[in-house]
Amino acid sequence: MKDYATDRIRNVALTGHGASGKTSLAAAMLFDAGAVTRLTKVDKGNTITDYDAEEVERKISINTAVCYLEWKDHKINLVDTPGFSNFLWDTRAGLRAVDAAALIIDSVAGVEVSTEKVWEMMEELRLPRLIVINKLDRENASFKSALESVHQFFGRKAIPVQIPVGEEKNFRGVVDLIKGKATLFERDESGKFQETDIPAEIKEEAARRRLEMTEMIAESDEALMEKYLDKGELQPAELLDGLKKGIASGQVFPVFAASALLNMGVQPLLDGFVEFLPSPLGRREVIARIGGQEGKLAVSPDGPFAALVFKTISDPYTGRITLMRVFSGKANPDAVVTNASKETDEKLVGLFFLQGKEQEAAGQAKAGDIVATAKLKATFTGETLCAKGQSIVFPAIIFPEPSISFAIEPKTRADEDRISQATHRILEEDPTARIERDAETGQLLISGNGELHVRIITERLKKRFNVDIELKPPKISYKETIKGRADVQGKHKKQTGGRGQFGDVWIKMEPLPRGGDFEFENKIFGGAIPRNYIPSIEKGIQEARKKGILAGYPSIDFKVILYDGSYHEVDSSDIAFKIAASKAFKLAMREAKPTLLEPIMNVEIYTSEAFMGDIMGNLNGRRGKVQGMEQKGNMRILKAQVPMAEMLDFEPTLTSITGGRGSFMMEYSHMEEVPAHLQQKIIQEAVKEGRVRPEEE
Ligand SMILES: Nc1nc2c(ncn2[C@@H]2O[C@H](COP(=O)(O)OP(=O)(O)OP(=O)(O)O)[C@@H](O)[C@H]2O)c(=O)[nH]1
Ligand SMILES: [Mg+2]
Repeated sequence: MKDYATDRIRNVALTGHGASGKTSLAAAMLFDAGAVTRLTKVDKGNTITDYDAEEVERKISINTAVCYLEWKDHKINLVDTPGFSNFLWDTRAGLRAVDAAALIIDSVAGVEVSTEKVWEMMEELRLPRLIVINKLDRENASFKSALESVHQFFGRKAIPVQIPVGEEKNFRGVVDLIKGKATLFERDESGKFQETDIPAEIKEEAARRRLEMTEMIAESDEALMEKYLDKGELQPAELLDGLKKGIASGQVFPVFAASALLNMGVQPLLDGFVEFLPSPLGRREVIARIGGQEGKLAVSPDGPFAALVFKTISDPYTGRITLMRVFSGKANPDAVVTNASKETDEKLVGLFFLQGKEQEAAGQAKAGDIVATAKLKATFTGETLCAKGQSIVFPAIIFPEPSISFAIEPKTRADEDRISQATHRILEEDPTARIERDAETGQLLISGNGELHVRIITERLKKRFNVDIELKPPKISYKETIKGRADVQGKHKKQTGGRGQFGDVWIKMEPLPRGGDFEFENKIFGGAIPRNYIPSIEKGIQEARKKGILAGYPSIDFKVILYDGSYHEVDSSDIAFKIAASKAFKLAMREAKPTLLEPIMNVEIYTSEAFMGDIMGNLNGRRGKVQGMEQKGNMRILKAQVPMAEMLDFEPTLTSITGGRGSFMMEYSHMEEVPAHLQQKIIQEAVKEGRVRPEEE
């Protein structure tokens, strides 16, 4: 491929709610630009950016994937992100690689829950963005109502620069409001088009929208406003210039119209990427820690090499692939660079551009571009590679904590043996997953960002690493705590022939507020217990609290005060005091009105008015507490707090209540006491699982 100067590169993320058409749009763009020879389809499982086996099977994007194309003497790197809530962590990472984003909206559904979540992410990063109202060929498609929904959520700065010609079965093309021309497409997916005058039936609408657009652009710039007031109009070149500035500064979000599936409106959108969106040089500088000092790094091809690793792909055949966005300088394919996050050197062995999973050799990694390399030894997602010997570190990528865990059981002994190696590889590419052994039950647990996420990790273990495991029902991370106080003695005394064991402690236990976790206070004075045994006593309690007395869950939010005890000159030892402390802990827990805590989730549900009654009734049955309701256009947003234990099967329920026209998202909020009548069941379950023995000491 031709070598493109930094200002001729555009890095654009495709973002939006699940199934809004991001991957289909990438497919059409690649085809129209001649980067591939056929128009690929999500439903056929042959797209460039949904190449993963799980993506092909489920027909959704799970991973952020990159591809590139050449358009009007520019290189466009597309970052196709997932829209499904379980995978938005990878979307967040992908956004770190780009200078702008195209937010895709389904013209039937309007703004949905992930649309708003990704908008928040883009706001945080202050990414310039444009909006694409897609699927205009669909039955019930409405540019107007989708635009209204956009206005409700994101305000009036979202301003059409196009309007569709026809809708649903009659969708034929788009009007360019700046040029005052229409582009009409063949409906045969070929992308062939004709430029015409604006069709008579939408001339009036086009004129009105053009006026709105002109006013919005003028509003974003004082000099333009003056000109506009003076002349009553702005020329195309002025509009274009104003638009570019307005987009870069987040004052304007131009709205486009398209059907990705039928390859209509896609080429004007590519023109828009090139003409309206900023090049990598647009942002001038990026935040970085340089030589240990917080500062800013100039975005320039002439500076020191510095690149952020935003994704790691763990391929069982080709090994580990590292994707990076270069912000400054350049590096050759055989360069030695420094991983400044880890302060270690890495030797590059080759550089390439990724077209989905296909690799094309790259002559250089240069400022503004997205490149990949393989076989790095110690570098992972979120770390910075820079010129050898330099210390440039970009802000880390923040990933969410997992919200759900499942116990897994290897099917055979061989699977058990393979699991740790495979786990290691899976975690390399998925920084939000966890595979750990439960301290109480010894069971292996997989944790992730939702049920689908966990199922996909399981499938990957199977398909890529030949590890066959069975997924048990999901687990709730219960905790134990106390509601009362206790004052107890824990004594450990043993006489076995020679030297005996002796430890004796008196402790008080009292509750701490939620979030207080654990405190230990030593109030021994006068030497009732020699000072050197105190750490063992604290350790004894720390270890014992990992396994509560009710159901074997970790105990939290309490304080232990050690205030008395006794010792024996010969028989006392660290271990004896540890055992005494552990006994004291158990006795105290029992006395101090122990209880169970459960995680409560913040839940947000997006749907229309019609389903609100049913949904609220359903949440009631799930012990949910409605926190509030908002109205945005036709959309209702319901916010509630619901125990995690009640949310495990919510997704299919919501789908069936709303016929698929509802979406939701949840995140951890806080711990709350489990109602008494439910505690017994959890305790019985724990006994059955072997977490606790019925009358355990
Ligand atoms: N009618 C119609 N269907 C479309 C259009 N664009 C995409 N689709 C269909 O919508 C479904 C989802 O398309 P994708 O391209 O996978 O959507 P996505 O936004 O990448 O979805 P995720 O990556 O899972 O978030 C597929 O069945 C597509 O064929 C369109 O313009 N018109
Ligand atoms: Mg997709």
